[in-house]
Amino acid sequence: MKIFAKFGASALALGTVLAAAPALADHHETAEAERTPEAARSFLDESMAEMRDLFTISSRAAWVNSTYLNQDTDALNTYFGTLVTQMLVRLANESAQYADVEGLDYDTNRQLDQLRSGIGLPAPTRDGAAAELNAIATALSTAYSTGTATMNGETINGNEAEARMGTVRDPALLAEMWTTWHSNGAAMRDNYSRIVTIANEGATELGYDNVGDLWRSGYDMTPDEFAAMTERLWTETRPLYEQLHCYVRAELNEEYGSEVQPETGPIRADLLGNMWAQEWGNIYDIVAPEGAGDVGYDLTELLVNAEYTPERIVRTGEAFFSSLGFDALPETFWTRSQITEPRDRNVVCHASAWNVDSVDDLRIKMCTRVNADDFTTVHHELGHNYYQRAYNQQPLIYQNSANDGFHEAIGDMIALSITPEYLVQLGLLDEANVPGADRDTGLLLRQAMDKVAFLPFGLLIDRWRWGVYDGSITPDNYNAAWNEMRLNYQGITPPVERTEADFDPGTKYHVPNNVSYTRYFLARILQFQFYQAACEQAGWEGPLHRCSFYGNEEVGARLNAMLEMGSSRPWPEALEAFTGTREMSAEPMLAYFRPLQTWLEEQNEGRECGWSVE
Ligand code: X8Z
Ligand code: ZN
Repeated sequence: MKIFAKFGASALALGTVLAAAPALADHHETAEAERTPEAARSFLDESMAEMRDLFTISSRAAWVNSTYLNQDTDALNTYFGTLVTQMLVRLANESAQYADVEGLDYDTNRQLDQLRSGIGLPAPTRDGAAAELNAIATALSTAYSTGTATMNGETINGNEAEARMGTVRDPALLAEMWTTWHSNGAAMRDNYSRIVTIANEGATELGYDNVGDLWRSGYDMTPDEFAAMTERLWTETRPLYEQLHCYVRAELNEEYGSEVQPETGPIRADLLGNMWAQEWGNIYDIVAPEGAGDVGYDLTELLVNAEYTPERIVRTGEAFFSSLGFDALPETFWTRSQITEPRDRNVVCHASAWNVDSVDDLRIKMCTRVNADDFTTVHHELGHNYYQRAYNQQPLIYQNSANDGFHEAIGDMIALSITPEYLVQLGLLDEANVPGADRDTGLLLRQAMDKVAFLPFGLLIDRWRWGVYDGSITPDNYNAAWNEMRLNYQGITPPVERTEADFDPGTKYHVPNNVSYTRYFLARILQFQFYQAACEQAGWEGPLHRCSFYGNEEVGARLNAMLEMGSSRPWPEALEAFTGTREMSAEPMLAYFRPLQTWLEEQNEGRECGWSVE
């Protein structure tokens, strides 16, 4: 099942509306009668057996669909997606009936809880709702994965447009790609609002206020406490973001002139090297300061010059995990994964990591290109696979990360170890070209362009959806609210005017695919906590950003101890197992970037930082 769905309920299916919802035998009607701890236990055990079977076959359908998009695989995926939705809704409703049984042991209680909140996109139980939900989810997913853009009038697919946003520097072409890609959203609007209605109905039946409330309830704390925690983490990191924004805006102004990028106000969204302005590392060359900013190498160039292939990048990622003492990936990983984009058919290019049989049928699905972004993304995806394998001994309901941010943070933590010294070990960089301490500002700025720039984006996607799901954002102001948040949080502005005829949220993968996004915000913070802890365990004493724990088996053993817990314990315990602390904290991230923050503040002296939200 795909890692980023709560219990595989991502409803990624594509295809046509099923004439009727598939019928499914209900194994549990009799068990409901006796509400005893024993009955609760056998309900869970039977449920997990049923889930395992359906997840495996539905994952196979989803896999074939994602790697071979056509009307037939769409229909298959919709069919199995519907069955999964029906099963999970039924089990969630039944598990609620055992919730107040007296004398439940810890695990029974926790598993009931996780079963109740474990569906990402619930349907109500009324006839036809699950089928309609899956059919629409499918249509949205298709619309996203077959979306196109143009450059110089030439039609290109989404994956190509995504890559070119990182390399093209002509503002007119950037605006063209941005605008044509974003025009894919308009046709999604009605389907999206229908999904919101149906899934909210499903969430209410399960006892939640709405889907946002359901999403916020998966964190071993109340939904309000969770929202407050994300707010605290953003408040702590926001000053660093504002300094980065201020500096980058000035550099873009210098590069393009005030006509293209004014000196004050928001940054034009298409100038930042990424279709969604979520990570800015691709325009490092534009913002690199004289001298200190010349880090002496560019990872994309190193990979291209060394004639790396996509497969070699994946092998390199695997080797990092092996160096920590993790077993090699199974042979089937190499025969079953989709590592590059097929030439002859449509696929879902957005990267994902799978464990199809919930045992060891690990795979990645990527349209890998030989560049720095995908080098990192490969490590990110492999982090999911090693997590999936580490917890595969747990009961199925616990075969998940401590919270969804943990799943997203593991590979990223590994990728923070891709230091110049590590690149020397790989033979990609000559020893003589390792940047000295006088280049630290450049190294940190390069990292901040990806890591710090992401924070407000990581937060706003779900803040928008929380608003949509709780009704404070309505279909008639979907796009205005989205772009207001883009302005408020990120301080960016679209290159062309937007109206309610557009639906810009639909042009970011996770919205039409209903994948919650706060996970990535949490992961941005957590990965620095993990990384700092790993570096301490490795006895590292230098500046944090120069640490690579490559080859350290002690770190690997401690990491594995956290991973193999799955979701069996509240996340603060898992965090404590690896880092010694129970709190999510921005401090390690801030410590990593502290020298840069000081430097940015100096650079920005006399500048009018920030932007007006009027
Ligand atoms: O979606 C992803 C992964 C798959 S879980 C490639 N990421 C987010 C995104 O691309 O928007 C990783 C970073 C943020
Ligand atoms: Zn991921």
